[in-house]
Amino acid sequence: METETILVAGSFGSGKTTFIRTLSGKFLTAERELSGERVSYAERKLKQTTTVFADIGLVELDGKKLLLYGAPGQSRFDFTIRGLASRCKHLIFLVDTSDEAAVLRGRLYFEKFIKPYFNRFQTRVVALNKRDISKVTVERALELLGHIQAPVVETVATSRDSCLNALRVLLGREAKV
Ligand SMILES: Nc1nc2c(ncn2[C@@H]2O[C@H](COP(=O)(O)OP(=O)(O)OP(=O)(O)O)[C@@H](O)[C@H]2O)c(=O)[nH]1
Ligand SMILES: [Mg+2]
Repeated sequence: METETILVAGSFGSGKTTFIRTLSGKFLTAERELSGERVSYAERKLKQTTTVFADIGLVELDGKKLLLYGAPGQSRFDFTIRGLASRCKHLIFLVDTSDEAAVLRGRLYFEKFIKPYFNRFQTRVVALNKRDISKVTVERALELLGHIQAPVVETVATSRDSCLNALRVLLGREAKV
């Protein structure tokens, strides 16, 4: 069976681990308690655990094996993005759309970490995540995010159907917003 590699990237707490865990039959993570002096107050306030190095998940979809790599969102692990970007063929860029500030954090993350590698990916999708608790319309979220040359989907990372839809759009099927 063919295996496709997919990088799931996005700013701190955007939902990468949740997205991969929801989809995967087999799932490995390196989550740790947020600790140490290099963790900012803002990061610690948002949540207690975070991904260090990467999440790895495996899902079978429409006769293909998909290997998902979740990048860590915390700023001190920036160097891993480069390695993961070079080994993945496809990109899912997850944006926390729960409020406007979260979308802007997504934009900064994109410009700093994704833009330099963006053209290397064969296919790309922007997933507007946390739509179940979002106070921002799709139009407003896209305006805040700035133009990104990729199809856009809405996701709720805890819902398997919504994650599967994102994968299908990425691989060239199914509806976008
Ligand atoms: N309501 C809601 N909560 C979500 C959704 N996706 C993720 N979350 C929650 O958001 C928080 C962060 O999710 P994670 O999956 O840990 O985010 P992450 O991107 O892996 O975070 P880092 O690895 O630390 O960068 C968790 O409490 C999740 O349960 C969503 O679509 N809807
Ligand atoms: Mg994570």
